[in-house]
Amino acid sequence: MSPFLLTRTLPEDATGAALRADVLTGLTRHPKSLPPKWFYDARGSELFEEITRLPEYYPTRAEREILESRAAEIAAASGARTVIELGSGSSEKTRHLLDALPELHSYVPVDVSESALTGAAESLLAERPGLSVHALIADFTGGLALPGTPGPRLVVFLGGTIGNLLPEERAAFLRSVRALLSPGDALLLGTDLVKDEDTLVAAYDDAAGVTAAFNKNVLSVVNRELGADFALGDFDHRAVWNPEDRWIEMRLRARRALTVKIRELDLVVPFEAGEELRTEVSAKFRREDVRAELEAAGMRPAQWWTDAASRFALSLATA
Ligand code: AVJ
Repeated sequence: MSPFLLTRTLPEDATGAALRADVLTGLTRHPKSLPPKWFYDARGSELFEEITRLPEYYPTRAEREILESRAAEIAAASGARTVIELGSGSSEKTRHLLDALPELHSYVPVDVSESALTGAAESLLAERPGLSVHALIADFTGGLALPGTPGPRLVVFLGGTIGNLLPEERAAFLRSVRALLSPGDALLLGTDLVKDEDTLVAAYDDAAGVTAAFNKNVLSVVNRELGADFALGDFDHRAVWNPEDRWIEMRLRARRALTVKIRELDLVVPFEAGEELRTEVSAKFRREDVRAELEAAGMRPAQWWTDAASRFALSLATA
């Protein structure tokens, strides 16, 4: 009997169809935009890992600090026998939490990247051979069918990735998480916090230019997958703090007037000189925002932890 199961809930061609639809919608509207999930091909995932090690990019270190210092408290508060991690990636930070849960029976990592899931499961099972790992290849924004694992369950959504969703998407997502929870279950949510503009902008516009390369990588993805002819040198990386919506926007600004052909969509996309394509929003939160959004989704905020410098927060909410 293998303790590792991998279930694909995404059809093999779902990614291609979704990319085509997102590119068609996003590049024919004004202002132009693309959803941030298309950054993460193999190269984009590598660049993101590099971002997490940049001096300017504090969220990963701040969240790891909380997980390291509070793992025992989080574990005691949840008493989880099953941990479900949405957007698990390498599962590296979650390890602290899993290690603090002696009663843990099942770990259910959910990610769109099969390679990330198998890699994470392998290294985890090397350490916890008795653990049952049931990985799901799935888009967690689309509603999940979970395996029948023992409760209490702890749903974990780290990294501040919830900030990539627009407010209405966030509300729908939190309601779908709430629907996964039974009495006694909980959600552990990572959120980046509002802070001074200079710190925020530097985190998304680093001196070494890694975030610029990450941002432009979405153009390479569209070139490769849809036969487009974006020239990456025609665009400048921009990171802008939007204080009304309390989010960072990443944009790509056309350096001159140009057109891009997207062969597989039979589409020609004109850009004016200076026109900007929004590629990501990364929302930042205040404590009262997180509380209100959890409550609006039918959850009860129970605990709140930050790193020593109050840059990032983990919230525990119960069903
Ligand atoms: C992975 C979504 C949490 O929004 O900070 C990093 C992605 N974008 N630098 C974030 C990202 C630019 C990151 N998340």
